[in-house]
Amino acid sequence: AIATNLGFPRIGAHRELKRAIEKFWSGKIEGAELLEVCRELRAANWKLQQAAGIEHIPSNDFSMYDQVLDTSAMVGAVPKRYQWSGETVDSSTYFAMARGGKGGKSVAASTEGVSALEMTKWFDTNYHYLVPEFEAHQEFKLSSTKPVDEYLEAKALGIETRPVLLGPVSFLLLGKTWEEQIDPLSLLDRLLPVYEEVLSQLKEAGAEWVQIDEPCLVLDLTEAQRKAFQQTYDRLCKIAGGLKIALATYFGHLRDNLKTAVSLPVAALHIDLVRAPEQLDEVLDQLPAETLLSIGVIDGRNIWKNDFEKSLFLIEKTINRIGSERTLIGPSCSLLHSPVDLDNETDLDVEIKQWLAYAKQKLQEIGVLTQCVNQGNESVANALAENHAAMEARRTSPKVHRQDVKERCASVTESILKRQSPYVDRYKKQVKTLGLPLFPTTTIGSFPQTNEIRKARAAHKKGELSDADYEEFLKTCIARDIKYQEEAGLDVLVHGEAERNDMVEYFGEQLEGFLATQNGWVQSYGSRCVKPPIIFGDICRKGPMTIKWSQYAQSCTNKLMKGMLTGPVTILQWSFVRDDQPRSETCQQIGLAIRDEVQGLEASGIRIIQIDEPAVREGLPLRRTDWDAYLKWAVDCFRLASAGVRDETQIHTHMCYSEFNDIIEAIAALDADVISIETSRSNMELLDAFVQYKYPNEIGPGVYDIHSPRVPTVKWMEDLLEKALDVLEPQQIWVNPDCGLKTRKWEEVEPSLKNMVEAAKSLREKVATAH
Ligand code: THG
Ligand code: ZN
Repeated sequence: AIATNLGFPRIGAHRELKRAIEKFWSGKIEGAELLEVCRELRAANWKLQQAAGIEHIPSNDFSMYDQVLDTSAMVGAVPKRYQWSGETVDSSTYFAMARGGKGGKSVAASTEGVSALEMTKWFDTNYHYLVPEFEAHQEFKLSSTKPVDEYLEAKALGIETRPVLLGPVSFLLLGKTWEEQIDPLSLLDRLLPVYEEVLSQLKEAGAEWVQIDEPCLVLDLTEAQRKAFQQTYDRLCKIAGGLKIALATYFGHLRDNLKTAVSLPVAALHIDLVRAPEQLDEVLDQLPAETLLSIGVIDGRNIWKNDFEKSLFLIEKTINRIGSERTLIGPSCSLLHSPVDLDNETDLDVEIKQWLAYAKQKLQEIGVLTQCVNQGNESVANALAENHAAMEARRTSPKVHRQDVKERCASVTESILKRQSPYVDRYKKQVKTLGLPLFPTTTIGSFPQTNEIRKARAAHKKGELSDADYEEFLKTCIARDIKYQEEAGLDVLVHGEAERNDMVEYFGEQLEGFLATQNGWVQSYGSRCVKPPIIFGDICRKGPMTIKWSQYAQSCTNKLMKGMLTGPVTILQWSFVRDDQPRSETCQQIGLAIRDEVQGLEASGIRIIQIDEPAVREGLPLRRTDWDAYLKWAVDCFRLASAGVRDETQIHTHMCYSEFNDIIEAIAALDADVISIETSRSNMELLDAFVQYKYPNEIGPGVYDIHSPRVPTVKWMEDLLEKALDVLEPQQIWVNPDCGLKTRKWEEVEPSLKNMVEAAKSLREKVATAH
């Protein structure tokens, strides 16, 4: 069998790429120095893979920002607004497409103020790609030599690589067309010549293999889209001649596209056996006699050590059917989605650390498994024994399994997922007891995270600032934030969340069953990374997580203080999850822990509690037929977290960067008393879903775009509120910004909130005089 990799993280073990790129953007280093850092990262990654015994080592998996953007650059899909010369795509055009005309260091004056490409999530991962944009008369032209350059760069180091390209069909399907509603696949005939040219160049440069990624093969496709795959690969395989194409599918089961995938005339097919081990038999039954099969048995999206016994079962089954020479062993998908090197985790719990593998360790696992089937068990006896012991320890560890948590989960009934009374009755009680005006004003939770706050948190973490001094410091932040809010005239206040780093990390640090890492960074988009906590065991609340702060904040004001929590689905979605039980079970455990906190807040006198769920929509499965099952448990977990309070306690939720149309029924089923949503950038268009559905509960459509440093005027926000008033009942409407104010500056926030309150007041007057 052949040890294979599909892609390696490019950020570097110490986020070297992020640092270099951000220095380049701010003018601290020149382009040449940035290129040197990139070259060193590539060389180190290739050598690492070689040392692990990987035979098919990817190249062109590196990117300065995003591999989809690289593909747009490769084929010259550069929208007109960047005023691109039409030669090779230079770095200022490239970064203008990534980040917009401002901020890029050497952006030409002509692209000043030009907007970036839209960004969206890469399938169901937490990676974001830049959406290609096509015009109806889109022309394509080879505009980058990157695939060949990086192939030759590796070759010069004595390393033979397998260049990676994003496939033409997925590239088009992932893109969008602006002015006219055209089918992106109608552009295929114009696009394929560019791919043919790239393949010819790679062949000429000496490449034996090329990896073409077509992850769209695991999505719901139309018959016409399936045909496009057939036509594309008939054509590309003809041109490729001696250059062998490995077609990579990942992130799921091929299902109704399986017949299409196996019938493509490619030299090798890669399938994801982590997400869908059950597709192996069917693929083996249908695979043409000459085709190689690449089996993804190592999870490219998580941090768990592989279970060698399970993998060897799949590998041996494959080898028995098609022979060792036709079997490639690899990760389920590119390792882009796992952190780089576990060796740099020096502070982890030693027992749990033995259960983990980051990208570098995953390469070693591929090496061991391949050696095992090629040279026999004895040749890797130690590694097999060690793996077996780690699996056994994890399966039985008391750190992982808590009987009390399992029993509590088993005892969850439908009735505790329900509030005491339906919304209409709760509404009446809340109006009476909360005493809020029409169009109540509030914010989403966080206030500006100043340098001072970040410094204090870091000093506290390092032990340079005592618990008592840190607590004192946070109290002054809370008191100051409250004073600002009272001066602005807001109705429902927040404590400002100065104590929190990230809305998931913070809860991960407080909950049993979670583990924070030092260095488990994964690329989120461009130079930005996240460090998801690891859920390793049964979850429960060690003690109050936020109550102290909310209670102190409430003691500082006579106004209503809103308690602030992150919802179970979002905590799940933004963590590395267990692979030994369904996501739904892990989510239910988080739901119960949050429920305890919600009830604790209520008991401590907090009367409004917000449970943020920005990630509900991004948790949607890739296939429509799986949506209902997911939405059912996701909604249940939110209700589990939120429904344990009295009718008089008002539950809020918040969602951002979501299209709501697809999931509006589920949003209504959350039965939050109030939902705040991001709407200002779309000019209230995102409200349509709520209007068409006749959403019955209260809504706060964001009127202040917090992604922009601009201070919105009273008139601007009044206009947006008028639009909302056209389609919603006055009693339904809350007035709030789009999202938290964490990334904004006080100078912007202060006048913006004052204006927002003015807009609400003016609307109250208008409605009062109209009656
Ligand atoms: N928290 C978590 N996951 C997320 C988001 C979040 N996933 C989806 C979305 N939001 C991703 N958005 C961002 C936005 C900013 C950053 C990362 C992801 C970011 N990261 C810092 C960086 O790379 O410099 C690192 C932050 C840190 O030091 O902790 O700016 O909100 N969990
Ligand atoms: Zn938000």
